[in-house]
Amino acid sequence: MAESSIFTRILRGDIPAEILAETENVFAIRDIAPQAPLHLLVIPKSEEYRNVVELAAGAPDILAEMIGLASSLAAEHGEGDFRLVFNTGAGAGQTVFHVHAHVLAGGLGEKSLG
Ligand code: DGP
Repeated sequence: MAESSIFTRILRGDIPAEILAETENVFAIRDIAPQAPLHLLVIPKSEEYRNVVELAAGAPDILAEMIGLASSLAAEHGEGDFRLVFNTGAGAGQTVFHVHAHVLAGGLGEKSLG
């Protein structure tokens, strides 16, 4: 059987990390290498889905729950505005193949992607 993902091990308490928020299906932690003043990860508890494309096809309700939690955490910890990033595939920088959303906020106005 494949080894559990790093996020599953965090959720189980095998690797230390503060769980900032948790619902029945999703949880949130701080990214270990923050790329913005606020950089959180919102993660489904199940590691069944490797990326957001698989999640959207298989469990769109959980994707919606992730976005709702991202929004409430950005309001709680930041200024409300936030960037949501799903790296999808190694070529796009994905390193953990247990789908997760990066929630970035703070000082991003000057670093617009558009
Ligand atoms: P990605 O490159 O999109 O797969 O993002 C994986 C993120 O996971 C990366 O930004 C760093 C973060 N990360 C990896 N290991 C740990 C860990 O042990 N603890 C925490 N808090 N974050 C981690």
